[in-house]
Amino acid sequence: MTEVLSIVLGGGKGTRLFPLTQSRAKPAVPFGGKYRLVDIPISNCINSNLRKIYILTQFNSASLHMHVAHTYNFDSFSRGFVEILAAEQTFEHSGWYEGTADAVRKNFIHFRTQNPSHYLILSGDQLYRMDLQELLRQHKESGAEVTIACTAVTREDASQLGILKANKKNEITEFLEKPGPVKDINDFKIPTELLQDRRTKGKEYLASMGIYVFDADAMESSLDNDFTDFGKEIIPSLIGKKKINAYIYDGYWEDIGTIKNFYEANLDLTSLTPKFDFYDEKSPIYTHMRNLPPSKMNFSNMNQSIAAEGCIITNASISNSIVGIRTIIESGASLNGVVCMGADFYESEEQKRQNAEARLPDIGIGKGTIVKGAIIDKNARIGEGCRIGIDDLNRTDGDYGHYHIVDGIIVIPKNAVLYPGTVI
Ligand code: ADQ
Ligand code: ADP
Repeated sequence: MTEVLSIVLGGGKGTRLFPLTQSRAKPAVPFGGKYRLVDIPISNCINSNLRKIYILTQFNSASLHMHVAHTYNFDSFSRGFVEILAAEQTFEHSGWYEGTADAVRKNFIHFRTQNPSHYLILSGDQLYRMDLQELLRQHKESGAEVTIACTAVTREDASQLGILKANKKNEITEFLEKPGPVKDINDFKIPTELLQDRRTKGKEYLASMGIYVFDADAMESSLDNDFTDFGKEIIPSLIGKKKINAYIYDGYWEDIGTIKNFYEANLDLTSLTPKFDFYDEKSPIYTHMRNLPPSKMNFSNMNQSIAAEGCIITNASISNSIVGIRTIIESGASLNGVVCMGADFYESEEQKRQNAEARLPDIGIGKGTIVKGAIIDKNARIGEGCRIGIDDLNRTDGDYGHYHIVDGIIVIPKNAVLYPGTVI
């Protein structure tokens, strides 16, 4: 009998998405106005009828716990679950997961009780929609012990990914983790007979998507060592030793684990024909049902933008932006190319009165504030008349106290306060 355990790798120390991961685990980072990153792999599992899901994370932040506990409740007859396994100190282990393979190994004790036949390893920071049953079907039919989902990429993308060579029978014969931009990898180019039209558009290499299927006993034997990472160590060590195959995926797939990719993937959702479709009824992306009221726009101009539920937008001009749940935007504000995550709660009139006394801006975007090209995390208080990303201040990446610049993008952290007139 097939018993698949799906394991979502929820992130290491969270450095690449910092400061969005300053106060929350990576899977809990808000995405697309109302979702969180972890909704993508979990929804892919649920839509593929895989309902035994573990999320491995370095720490179990309140927002991740609340989100998963409030969102993914299967009925008691389904035997399905979504469980967070946070790194913990035990007699045998030190605190952190030292890598992706280490994270799986440290949780074998939990997994074995389910008596799995297969492990499906998924990344927690990718945007894609995949029928995972197709992947499992190929895995089982081919008789492989390990199957790696992979996709065609350009030379530029190949430098930051695991690239591989496969023969006509999809057997992987070589694997190279993150070759970098200068190494000669011509030898890895996809042979024309293997992938007819996939070489078009400059996509000449096959890259691992970091999505793996392992037979359960192959997983046990592959991890019976001190290796800490799948991409760096485990997968290369299996070539020639285990029957390891490629599953080739043709759809849209994007790693959104860096600030730049995260920002661009968010903004792409506002384009006329986004690369990822959140409006697909057959395989929806699930998230926390919040019972929020609809968004309200007063005398505003919104163009190619997405407003999630519960926003109040007044006399504002908004283009190419994501306006997250419960965002309050005051009169005369202007947003362009902004990913605004919204707020966790509404402030009461009493709280607003106290804010005024303390000269603290209310949560939201204040009157006459102009923001261009920025990520604004939840519960930020942006005062009146701020200018963000408008003036060419020519600042380099770094931590500037009440904001950060990462990959050239301004990031206003969660709960930040920008006093009226702030210029960034
Ligand atoms: P990366 O994504 O760079 O490459 P890695 O940093 O190991 O590899 O992350 C894989 C996933 O595991 C991510 O979702 C990450 O957040 C998570 N993760 C990292 N460390 C973790 C830890 N200690 N505990 C729990 N989760 C952790 C990998 C492969 C490449 C492949 C790309 C595709 O190594 O071969 O091409 O994925 O994106
Ligand atoms: P989501 O971001 O998924 O919509 P919730 O709406 O459940 O999450 O709320 C997010 C978090 O904000 C919860 O942890 C909730 O307890 C917290 N929260 C709610 N009201 C307040 C408040 N007045 N002050 C501070 N935190 C609050």
